[in-house]
Amino acid sequence: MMSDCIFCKIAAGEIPSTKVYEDDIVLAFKDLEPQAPTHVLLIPKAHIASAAEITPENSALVAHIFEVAAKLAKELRLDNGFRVVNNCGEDGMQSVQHLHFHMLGGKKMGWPPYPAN
Ligand code: DGP
Repeated sequence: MMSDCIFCKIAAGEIPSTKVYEDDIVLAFKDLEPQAPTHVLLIPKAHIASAAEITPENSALVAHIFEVAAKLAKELRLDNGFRVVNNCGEDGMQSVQHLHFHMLGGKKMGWPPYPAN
């Protein structure tokens, strides 16, 4: 655990969150600033700073996170589809430096999600 990491504190229960799924490896909770009718964050409990830090040693947890996303899609009734987003680094507009995947649904998304230039 990184003592100054907000998502480590959420994973440890030191900061409250609205949990929607939890196991030994992964926590899913509602985003504080929802960008869609359903907006959940999926995080590994272990501290990994970003998607740029994924290695052969820790990549299995990414597969697990996507298994959880598929399970949650059914529970959250996202039958019509959903979007999973990872913001990485400064250009990716990552604001919390603990790996997380946004799961968004409940409305038709726009594409592309950003201006081209
Ligand atoms: P990103 O920009 O990809 O790093 O997204 C960080 C997300 O985390 C952003 O949508 C807002 C959310 N967030 C930040 N702090 C908290 C918090 O304390 N609780 C919850 N539930 N969400 C948070």
